[in-house]
Amino acid sequence: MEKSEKLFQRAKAVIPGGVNSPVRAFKAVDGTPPYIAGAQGCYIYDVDGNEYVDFVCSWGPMILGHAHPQVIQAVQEATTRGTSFGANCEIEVKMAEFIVDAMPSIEKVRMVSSGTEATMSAIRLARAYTDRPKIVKFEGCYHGHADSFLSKAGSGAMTFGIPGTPGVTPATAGDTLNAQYNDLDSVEQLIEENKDQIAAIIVEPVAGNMGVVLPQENFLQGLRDITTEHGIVLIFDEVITGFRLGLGGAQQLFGVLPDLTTLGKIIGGGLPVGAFGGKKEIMDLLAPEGPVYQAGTLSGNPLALTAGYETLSILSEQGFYEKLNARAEKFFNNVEENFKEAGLACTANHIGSMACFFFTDGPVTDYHSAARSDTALFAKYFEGMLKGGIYLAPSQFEASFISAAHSQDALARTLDVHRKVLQSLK
Ligand code: KE4
Repeated sequence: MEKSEKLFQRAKAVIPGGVNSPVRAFKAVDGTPPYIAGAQGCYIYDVDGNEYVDFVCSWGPMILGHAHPQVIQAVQEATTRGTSFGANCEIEVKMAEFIVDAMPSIEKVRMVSSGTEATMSAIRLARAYTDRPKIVKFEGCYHGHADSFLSKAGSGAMTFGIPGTPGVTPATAGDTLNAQYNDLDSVEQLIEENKDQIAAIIVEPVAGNMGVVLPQENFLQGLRDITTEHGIVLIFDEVITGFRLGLGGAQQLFGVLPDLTTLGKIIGGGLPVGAFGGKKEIMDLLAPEGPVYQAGTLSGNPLALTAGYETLSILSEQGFYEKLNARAEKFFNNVEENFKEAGLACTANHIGSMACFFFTDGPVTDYHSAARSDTALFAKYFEGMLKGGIYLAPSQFEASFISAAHSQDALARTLDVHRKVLQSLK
């Protein structure tokens, strides 16, 4: 890891923490983060020539695997025509029509350049639509780093949020209420205590940022019923689940339609993209149609949308998700079986091609049960897997992903290393 170590030292001199996003610093695990020289299919390669089977997949976007030839070729071709115009392009219309057609609740959609921009804009829109100030999120869910979301549950009776990080004002944090995932009573209580104050409830329909936590029976439908009853905008943050769980995302899989949906990751095919969309009557409040201002220099960037549109076209091919999900399910079940054989506590939460193996007895249904995980043991496991050429998310509280490029050989190789590392942990 010599070259990575040298690069990390140089990086720390000129980039805060040496990284452009905190999770990459490997703070929750030990060792130096490998510097990636390139990637192909399900493999990534670091600057020291090490090869890894990649289960981070750039935190979700790379559902086809890295450097898919059709995507690369389309982007290369688009690049020859220029990279950004700050003007309308046909690919923006094609992308919007694709998303409207694929996502059951989306009638109109606007492109932005990150998931954070999508969720930040959706919240502003919901506040304008309802003329109410507060939002409800769920502890353990992550919606990007806009101030409204960096609020944590106040202690005890305080239902209003307090800043989750310096730099967020108490006034801003105070407009964010924190409920418990899979706990409709906690939502009802907040609504009771903040009558006619709540503009929106934003939820990851399958949580992917406290590890993977699935919605329990009636949780999502319950949120739909409560928000309809109280005139609250229901926002599904499908930045991870959108086009991951299927062409219609979690909302199609669970049959629950939100008022607004946020997207990102996969729709950019690895280039910077986000989107938010939903009911026409809400979306048409956005400038220049309506009074709610929102904008972006690179929104709808032709290269990013070319990568995303090419990716989505391949995802639409007959049988794509059936094949991916069947392979993923078999692999995840083998992983869980190996934990049992090794006699190690593990809760395997997975759906489609996303999973998390919590180092704790289950069930893991919310932030507090996820937080019981043995993160020290996870760090040892992570280190052993990395040494064995398996690249996992460097935190217990993230999702692992399988791509269409994860071959049976790569998965078999992963299970071999996994079994050996589990034995070393006993
Ligand atoms: P970005 O601004 O990072 O593109 O998206 C924010 C976001 C919004 N909503 C959900 C459900 C998300 O998962 C994310 C970002 N996810 C993290 C990984 N869990 C990004 C990784 C990172 O922060 O480096």
